[in-house]
Amino acid sequence: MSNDQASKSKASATDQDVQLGTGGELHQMANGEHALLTTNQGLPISDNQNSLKASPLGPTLLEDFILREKITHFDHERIPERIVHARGSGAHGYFELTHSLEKYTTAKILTELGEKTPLFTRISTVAGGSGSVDTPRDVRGFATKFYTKEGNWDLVGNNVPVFFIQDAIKFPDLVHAIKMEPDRGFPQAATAHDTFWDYISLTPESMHMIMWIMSDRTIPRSLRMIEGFGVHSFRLINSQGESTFVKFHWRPQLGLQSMVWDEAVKTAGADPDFMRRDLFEAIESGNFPAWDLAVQLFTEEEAAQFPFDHLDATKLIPEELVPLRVIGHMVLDRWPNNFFAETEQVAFCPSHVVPGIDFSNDPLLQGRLFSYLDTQLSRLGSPNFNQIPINAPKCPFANHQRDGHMQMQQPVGRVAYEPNTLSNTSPRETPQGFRTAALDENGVKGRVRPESFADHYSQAKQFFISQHSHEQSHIASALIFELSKVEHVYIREAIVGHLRNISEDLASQVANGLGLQQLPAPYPSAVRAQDLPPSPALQIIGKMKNTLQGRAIGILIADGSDAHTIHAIKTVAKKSGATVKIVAPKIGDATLSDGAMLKVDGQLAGTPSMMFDAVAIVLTSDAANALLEDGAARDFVNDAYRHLKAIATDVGGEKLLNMPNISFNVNGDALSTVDAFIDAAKTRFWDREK
Ligand code: HDE
Repeated sequence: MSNDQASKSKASATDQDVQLGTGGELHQMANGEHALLTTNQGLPISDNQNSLKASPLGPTLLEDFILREKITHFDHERIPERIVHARGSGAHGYFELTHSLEKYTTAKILTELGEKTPLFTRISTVAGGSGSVDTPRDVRGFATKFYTKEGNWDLVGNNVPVFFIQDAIKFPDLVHAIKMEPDRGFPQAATAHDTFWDYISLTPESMHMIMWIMSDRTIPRSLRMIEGFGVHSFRLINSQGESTFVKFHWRPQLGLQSMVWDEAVKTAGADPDFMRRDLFEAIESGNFPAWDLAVQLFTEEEAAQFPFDHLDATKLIPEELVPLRVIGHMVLDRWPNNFFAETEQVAFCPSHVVPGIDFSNDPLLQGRLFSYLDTQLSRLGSPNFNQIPINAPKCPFANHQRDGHMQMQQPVGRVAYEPNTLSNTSPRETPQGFRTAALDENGVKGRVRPESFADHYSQAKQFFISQHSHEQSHIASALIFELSKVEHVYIREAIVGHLRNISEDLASQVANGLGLQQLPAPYPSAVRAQDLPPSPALQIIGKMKNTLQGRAIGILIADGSDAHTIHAIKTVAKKSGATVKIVAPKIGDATLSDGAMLKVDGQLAGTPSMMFDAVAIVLTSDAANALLEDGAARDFVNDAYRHLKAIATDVGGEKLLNMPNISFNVNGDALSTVDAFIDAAKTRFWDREK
């Protein structure tokens, strides 16, 4: 490309049109003015459709270096996927501090009010491969890279505040047990199989986590509606060198919201990318998801009074014990330009901290400090992965690390060491740099588990009794589902034995659901479980926001549907913050009662009611009669009902509710006025589950 061409393309290019070549020059022209297609060496290509052949019907020649370069590059397009958290969706955004933590830390990101720190957040499932579905029952990873003025800070958490195990040495076994079984290569993205429950049955410390993962937390409605937790205690260090423990929490401004299990299963088939699409569409339409960042702060002395050890990652600190303080918020406002370059190549490491933030002795965290840098070396293939734009700090960074695969920098000068006398400008250490908290560590060296980590059931009990009764029955159903997939009866029994230490009622329900003739003996416990008070903050139902913000309403229509009703629903729904999509038997435009045409967003068979938080059915009697015979229409209504969603109908639409052979009667719930419907759409009809 000539300089002239390049500067022209720079002037008129949009983000989509422009791609930076490795040398930094623009390789694609904007808006109709195509760039030259070249090899990676910049050689213009005259024919990208035909390889070089000895004759028109002859063999392809090895000489075809253009074919070889293209195919070779293609052959190497994939990098190893993450061993866990392979499937994820990410977005750019910013963090804005609203309350300074100056008393506790020197970290500028936590002390400079109003400062907007750019960031990248990736939310993931844990067990499935990168091509797996978005809605399995699974923990969601919640990782944020803050590009602070003092270097990158990675807060690499989950949407559940506790973890399966207490010590990093157990992690490879746990992950091998969760992942698909090695001889058969299934199940994908599922814990409902023998190896997982076998391992869990022998790992009582997992029981608190099991309560969380069997709860609705692991089948969220949207990535925009999950909480995030740093899980471990970290330390904040202030200018006097004093340290305070901290736990980090992300709170979604849209509130928590989950699916019901059948909905999650069916969504996986209807739209395997449901969560990624939801996040993408929200950001592209300007409905930027946001989370408050809150902290729990406590001293060593306060921690000593807790009825558990905060260094044990299978424990949480109830909000009732240490209240949350909101200190700022994160907004995700920009989808990446390129999925691979950013979401796939982003490399999080809990060891990436900034001055003023330090680690605790949580043995799980300590192991993580090693693992992430190590895994990036094989995943990204080089110790220079920090130079990939998504990973590079946005503040200046310099040191004497040199060379290695894929080195992109060209350091100048003869000095590559420190200290030195030969350069006045080479990087030097500074007293403002990162300092580790000065701590007195003593004790007997050994492979030990502290006694304070021995209580595995108290917080599991506390979680269970804190749930709403509907949530409790979801936990029971989830356990029955999962354990029913386990072939070995003694493993099912062992888990019920653990459940007896949590709730006899839960254990009986699960035993009954599994057809066990008698209750197995309780699993022997090293310490007696405590009766901790319920913590209502652990519920989802209790914390759901009475809002339609960020939710979606589907209106099933057909030709002739009443224009007035449709417009009324659209207007009120949109005013309440919901998006509205029109579903019809045919894609294209539908002709409404007033003769106007309305664009259809989704064809009925491909747009089931799982895609929506509530549905309205607005049909003429004739259209309804025709749809009575349509399986997709029947499922649309059936599923909306079974998934506890508000259903509004007009007189025609009501016919679908009264379909023959439908085993329920929804008339009681059918909402006839638009306002009542929009109000009901904010919640779910839990009582239908009875
Ligand atoms: Fe991870 N974890 N983990 N993990 N983890 C990884 O790093 C590991 C743990 C979490 O979107 C890996 O880059 C060990 C807890 C998230 O890219 C790997 C232990 C929590 C992500 C790894 C844990 C997490 C990862 C795989 C036990 C919540 C995805 C690929 C000691 C606080 C980040 C990679 C992203 C990813 C190791 C336990 C969160 C192998 C050894 C606890 C969100 O390094």
